Amino acid sequence: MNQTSQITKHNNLVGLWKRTTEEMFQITNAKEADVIWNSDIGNIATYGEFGWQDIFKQPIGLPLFVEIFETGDLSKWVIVNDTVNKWVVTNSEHKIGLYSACISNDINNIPSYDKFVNQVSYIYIDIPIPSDKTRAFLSFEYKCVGEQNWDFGNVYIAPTTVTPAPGIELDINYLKTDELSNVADWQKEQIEITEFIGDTARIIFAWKNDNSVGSTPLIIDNVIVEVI
Ligand SMILES: [Ca+2]
Ligand SMILES: [Ca+2]
Repeated sequence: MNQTSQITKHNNLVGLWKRTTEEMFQITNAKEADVIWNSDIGNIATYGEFGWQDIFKQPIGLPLFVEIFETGDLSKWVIVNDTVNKWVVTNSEHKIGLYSACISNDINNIPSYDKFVNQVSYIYIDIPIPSDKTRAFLSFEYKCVGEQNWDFGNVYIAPTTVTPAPGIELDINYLKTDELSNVADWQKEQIEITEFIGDTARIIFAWKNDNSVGSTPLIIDNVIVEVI
């Protein structure tokens, strides 16, 4: 479904309900006591002690960055690929739309990797987090079977002084996820990055594999940075 509808205003709240990115919506000028109203489904959020909350009590914020890879490329990202197993955009897998990003060693960008050569590849992007916010979150959806303990994805959040290099693992002090492996169906991860409010968060997706056996590599979609 590709429908966008205007949310009715209350206390000068302006928002758009965007079904193209599931339950994500944009809000500007939100104030306490505002209620978001969508003509299709009624009240969907209120502003309370912990910020915007939807009917399932999940924090929902103002999206600073949304990447669903529907441009068909990685033009927003800095790409730091190793020699064989590389970050690409694929149209053979998706959570939203037609495309996702994945690791591939294939001419047609099918999620796959050479399992007999050690590799570490990255994509990263710098997101400034405004100083007037209370909390900040990174969320994304992924699949990765890989090989437990040996072939897996990772997410690092680091200052912009930290620059990934191909084939070299980053300092674990910046590691924000458990190993992403053994996940055959799409799963959502959310990471709080409130410590970067007033600063710039370098968001780094990493892939690592060793030189023996494995399964399908990391695939990601629906990468969102939001603040409340
Ligand atoms: Ca997509
Ligand atoms: Ca392996």
